[in-house]
Amino acid sequence: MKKDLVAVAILWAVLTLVAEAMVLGWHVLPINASEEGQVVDDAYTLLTIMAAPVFGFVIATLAYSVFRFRRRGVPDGDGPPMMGSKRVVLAWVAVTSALTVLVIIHPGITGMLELGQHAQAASDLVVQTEGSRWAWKSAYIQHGVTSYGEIVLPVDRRVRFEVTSTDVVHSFWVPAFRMKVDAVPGLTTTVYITPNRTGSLADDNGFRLQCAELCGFGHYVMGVPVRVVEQGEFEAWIAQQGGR
Ligand SMILES: [Cu+2]
Repeated sequence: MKKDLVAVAILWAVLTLVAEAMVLGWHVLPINASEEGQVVDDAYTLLTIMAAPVFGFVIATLAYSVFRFRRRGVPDGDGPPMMGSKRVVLAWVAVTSALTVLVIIHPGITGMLELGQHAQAASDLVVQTEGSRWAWKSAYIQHGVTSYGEIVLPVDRRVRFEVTSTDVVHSFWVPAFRMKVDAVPGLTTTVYITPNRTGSLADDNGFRLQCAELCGFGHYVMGVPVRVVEQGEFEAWIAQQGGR
């Protein structure tokens, strides 16, 4: 029995090391272009780092047991009954509960608070975005500009998106900014985004406002390109659109 425990422990350690190396070495996340998105990415990375040893433990125990305790030459029928160990069960419940409470606090509550601080700070730009089957309309109310074809944003400025819908529930989602909010008829929802790098749909597929709530036949075409530019270029675009 002791030999089995040692073998499982070694297998667990190896699997955990491999999994952690994959988590830290592979950049699986798509491009991030906002401060708020960094909070989301950090949470994802931390959760994956924490999940690796748990996953490694389950796989090590399962795989070892399947091979080591498989039935050998026994006639058909059930094997001998096995009783669980109270200590193992208690330890498992205690450890996994502690991990759960930990992630609720951090990055759960701490991340929400951090994003909440963004919501309280003053925003530099207000964009009223309205979804309707199957297009997005964005009004730059401070500048007197309405845009259907694309959304242009200045880099390093806090943007408050006031989102609504004219017909059914849509969802405001720019993959490169990570943040997502429902667009609900008769309601205005808000989402704060601070783009922190310039880019456009030509650079990365994440630079687009995409409806993320199945809203009918044209749902898949309900997207507009998003372009993050320097402040000067933004002002030029506003002027070009006839704004002030
Ligand atoms: Cu949709």
